[in-house]
Amino acid sequence: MIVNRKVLTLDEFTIQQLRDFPHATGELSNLLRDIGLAAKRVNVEVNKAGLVDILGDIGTVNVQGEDVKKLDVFANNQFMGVLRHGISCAGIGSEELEDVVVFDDEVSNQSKYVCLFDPLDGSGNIDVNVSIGTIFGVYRRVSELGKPCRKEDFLQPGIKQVAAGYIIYGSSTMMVYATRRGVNGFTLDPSIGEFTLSHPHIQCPPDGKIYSVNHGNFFKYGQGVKKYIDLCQRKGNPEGGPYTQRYIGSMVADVHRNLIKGGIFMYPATTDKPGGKLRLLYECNPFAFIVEVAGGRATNGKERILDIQPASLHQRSPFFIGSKNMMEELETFLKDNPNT
Ligand code: AHM
Ligand code: MG
Repeated sequence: MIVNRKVLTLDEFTIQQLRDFPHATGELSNLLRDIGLAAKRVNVEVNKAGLVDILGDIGTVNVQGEDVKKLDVFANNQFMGVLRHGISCAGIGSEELEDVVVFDDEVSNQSKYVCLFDPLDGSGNIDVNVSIGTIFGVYRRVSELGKPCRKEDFLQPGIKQVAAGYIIYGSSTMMVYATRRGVNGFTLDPSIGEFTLSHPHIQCPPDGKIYSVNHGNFFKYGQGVKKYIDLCQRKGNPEGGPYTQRYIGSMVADVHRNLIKGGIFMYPATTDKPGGKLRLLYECNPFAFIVEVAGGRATNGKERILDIQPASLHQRSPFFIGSKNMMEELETFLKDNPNT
């Protein structure tokens, strides 16, 4: 068999990155590889979802008051499990758990990092075979090493992330992650069971032709958003004609597409959800980090997402993210209409 040595696996890539930093401990690389391992396990279950009886509500509601699907629980346990048993994470926060989990053992207390994740985003789409995803953000602890991590380690502004990423369980399964050095995408090669570098150095095109928003909520949006949507329908892209509207209802899939092709994704405040729907720590911050590193922008309509000091673990935020020039245009509408 001819082995294509130009194709790097996730492990090879993270190790290669370490070579540029001879003093690096490799802890972050370990953590990313742990996440990759959990993602592979979740992927196996997601692919079987239509075959086995793991669909449907587990019969409880999560801390957000929403139905919990069995795969959400499975994914949550996988990510928590690998990080707990690994050597690179002091504790986790999850959209599925009311409070943070402090690992508090001798090895974990020496770990520099904590991780926040949404184990299975877009879970309403599981039953209908639409792409879903996992989202994660990694922070360096602010609490003292050698002791259990603390709540304040998790309540840091998104700009403090050292890495963030997502896994998309789609037509193929991909893991995309960003550090300050860049954004890289790895596609799972089922023949060898490894994530392999398929999208090196992802850059978000500064312009795009796609806008993604739940149009059903149109009359619940503020004036600025309504006017911007109106512009998307009229003004059109540089080649003429309106922008294309695409909305899957799985943010991982919607933002992934816009990251690669160029576009804008919006989940604004609505009259019934004035704080928005998406969670700042688990959903907005990781994507804001990834898209900014790739050259795009992300705001809550008033300020940069990454600058927001979180007050609580599960707080929500309006969310606007995407291509730089489209975002700047949107921001002029939001500025002129402060009640966005
Ligand atoms: P979830 O965390 O409960 O899965 O909800 C988040 C999802 C996002 O992936 C998606 O963008 C949004 O909810 C869709 O919401 P809506 O159906 O209100 O448009
Ligand atoms: Mg979610």
